[in-house]
Amino acid sequence: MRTIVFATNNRHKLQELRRIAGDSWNILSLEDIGCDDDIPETADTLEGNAIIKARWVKDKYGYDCFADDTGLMVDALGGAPGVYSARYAGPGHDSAANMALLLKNLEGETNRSARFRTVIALAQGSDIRLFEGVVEGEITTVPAGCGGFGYDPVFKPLESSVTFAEMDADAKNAVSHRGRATAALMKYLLNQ
Ligand code: ITT
Repeated sequence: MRTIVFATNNRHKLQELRRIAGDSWNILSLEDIGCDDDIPETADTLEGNAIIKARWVKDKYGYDCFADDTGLMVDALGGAPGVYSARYAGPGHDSAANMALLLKNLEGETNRSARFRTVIALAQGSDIRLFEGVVEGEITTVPAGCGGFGYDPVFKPLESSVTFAEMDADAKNAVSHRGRATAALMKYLLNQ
């Protein structure tokens, strides 16, 4: 089995990715390669941050690597929290606080349309290749469900009657931003 690193500190993402990749690739985490660097996410685009993370691992540790960056874009908030989704309520990656602030900022708002967008950067040799996945949906008025992670309890994909957090992992992966970006990545990797 071929090996590749997924440059993430988010164990939920790693689980999702391993499930999607099945037996086709051995996906190592940052912990697996002994990397506990605080990789900077200083770009102002999803593409920029994904590239920084993937290149960091390739250049410093020598492994082929992919990294993703995801943002939740809410139309009524002019696309916020967008690239700043992880720290919407301030530093610290607290999903409950991020969701609470999002619901507060949308109080009384009837236009609840939003989308998740994931960009994956793949660093192989000196090449960088980008893959993308988007899912359209809306922000609910109250959180529902306890599956998934991040903003899942307040995001209901179009044509679904439940939030991502109310779906099982396979159902979410089948329509999600990351599922779609990963499908594109896997299609590319499996053709190599
Ligand atoms: P990395 O180590 O991979 O950077 P992260 O948790 O910082 O992990 P991102 O920067 O990609 O992840 O995500 C930005 C924010 O969006 C963060 O608050 C996540 O919880 C949230 N998010 C990402 N993917 C999500 C998903 O599938 N469902 C709900 N929220 C998600």
